[in-house]
Amino acid sequence: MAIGSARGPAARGVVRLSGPLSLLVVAPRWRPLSAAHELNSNRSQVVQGTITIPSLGQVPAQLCTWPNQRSYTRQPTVEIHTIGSPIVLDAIIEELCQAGCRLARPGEFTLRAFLAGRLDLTQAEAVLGVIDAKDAVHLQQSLRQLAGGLSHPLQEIRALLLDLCADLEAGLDFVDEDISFLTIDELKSRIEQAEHVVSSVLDNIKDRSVHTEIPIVAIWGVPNAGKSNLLNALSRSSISIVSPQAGTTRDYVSHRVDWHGSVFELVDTAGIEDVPHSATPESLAQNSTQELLDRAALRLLCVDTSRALTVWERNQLALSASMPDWIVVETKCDIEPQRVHDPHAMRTSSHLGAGLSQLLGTIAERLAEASGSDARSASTYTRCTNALQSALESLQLARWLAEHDGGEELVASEIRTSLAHLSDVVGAVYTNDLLDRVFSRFCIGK
Ligand SMILES: Nc1nc2c(ncn2[C@@H]2O[C@H](COP(=O)(O)OP(=O)(O)OP(=O)(O)O)[C@@H](O)[C@H]2O)c(=O)[nH]1
Ligand SMILES: [Mg+2]
Repeated sequence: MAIGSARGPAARGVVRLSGPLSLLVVAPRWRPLSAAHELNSNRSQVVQGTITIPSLGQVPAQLCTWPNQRSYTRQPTVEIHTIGSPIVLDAIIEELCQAGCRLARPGEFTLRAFLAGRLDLTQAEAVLGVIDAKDAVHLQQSLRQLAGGLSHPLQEIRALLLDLCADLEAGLDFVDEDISFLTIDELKSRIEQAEHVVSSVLDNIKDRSVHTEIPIVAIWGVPNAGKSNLLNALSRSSISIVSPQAGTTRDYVSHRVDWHGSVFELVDTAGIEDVPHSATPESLAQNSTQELLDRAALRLLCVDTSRALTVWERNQLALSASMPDWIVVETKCDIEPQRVHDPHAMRTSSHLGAGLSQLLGTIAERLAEASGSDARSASTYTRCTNALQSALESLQLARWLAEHDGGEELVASEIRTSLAHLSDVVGAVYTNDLLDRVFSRFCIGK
């Protein structure tokens, strides 16, 4: 059992239970809205009613139930959808713990789905990828992987190699009678076919590789917001031109910063303004700013505390709370009178050097968080490419042995080694060690 929704207040919260007794635990606490919402242990249902929690009373809830094999974990499963208040959700968890439920370990639902054969290992990791997706590209990759992007071609090669192994081994039983089930040419061409599929799967997953380039932190805002001065102050340089004239920075200027080991490229951009779509230097500067923002790992949205907000700034500030890769920076905090545009913003004065270490510390923290999820997708990538590469090498060796009269026994042995490597990719043969490595990376409730 675990809370399956995001932490913190929300319109809806979910408590998920999986196990043979899950329906029996919930049933005594369920009061259906009407007879039509009674629980039925024979079919999947979505029903309305209330859950009785002694410390809270009757809590309105919707139950989604899977009494059989059809759930994610392939075990009877119940989801209690209710008010997304942490107090309500914690009270439900406490009540269910007293009724004998146990809190799920990280990734336990997905581990059960894997052990029940609903997912293969690459798909389990794809669940993690979907949870961690930082942008649309990551999300698409993970969804493709979840839909079986890797496992289908791999199953195809496994079937091909298992057939080949069976034919070779059948031949080995009749070796004294000199009966062969395969000609050398056929053997070679079937190994080549498998090699070809493994190489193309390897090529396909190369685009999953994670960029190990130095992350870009883009300084962004309207003209005159103090962006260039912030770049100079944060990088202790005078690389960017600072001037009272709006629109000074046209092209971007960058400086590599190393803040206690966190290395990033700090880039100053042209101030955002509405310019017509033509090839003027201003519009070209706007295009290159947009391109750079798209590539940036973090954006520092600069707003000037010494003057009122523009419409554009107001709109961006409204969006900023839901943007995990933005940091709002209020600049020029030495100028009186000061305004507070965003109570959660980091406040700086480039002239006085105020707030700069705090801002650099926050940048380093955010980049470390982002690279945590990169490292996770990198480990899926490394695990799959290593196993596929080894499988390919065994096939190449098997073909070489076939071509050089190495004996069918040795060829079969190399093919079996290749099969074992392929099984590692999808987790058909798994070790506790591997499972621990994959599932410990999940959060609780997934
Ligand atoms: N008092 C004070 N003035 C600042 C501070 N930061 C920038 N300024 C002044 O604000 C004006 C604009 O600063 P820039 O850093 O050039 O602004 P920008 O956002 O790069 O402007 P564009 O390149 O035109 O988009 C200059 O006159 C700076 O001296 C600050 O921390 N305190
Ligand atoms: Mg500038």
